[in-house]
Amino acid sequence: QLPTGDPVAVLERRRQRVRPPKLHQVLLLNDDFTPMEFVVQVLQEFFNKDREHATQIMLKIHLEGRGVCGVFTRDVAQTKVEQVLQAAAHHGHPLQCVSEPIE
Ligand code: TYC
Repeated sequence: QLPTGDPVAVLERRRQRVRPPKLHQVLLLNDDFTPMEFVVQVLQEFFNKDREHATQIMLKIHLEGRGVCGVFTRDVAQTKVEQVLQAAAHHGHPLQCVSEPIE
């Protein structure tokens, strides 16, 4: 059973119904107290980076103040932020983690 009506209008209605989800980036912020090794471990554990890439990202954050750890749908990004903040608090580190929509 084919849809009836103007095919362009049919596609336009479909586009309005189903859109790819907005993406959110998760960032770590630099501070003067969190040990470098802890940040590397966070990047490996929660963002699935290998040790070498995790070290590169950590150093970029250390030098530039902030850095992207990953890009996710909104709910996954928020869960990553909560996991990082909980791990940091558990270890007594002031590490800050935020998420923001891309664009
Ligand atoms: N600046 C910290 C130090 O010198 C290391 C660090 C890197 C902290 C990245 C937080 O998101 C961060 N020990």
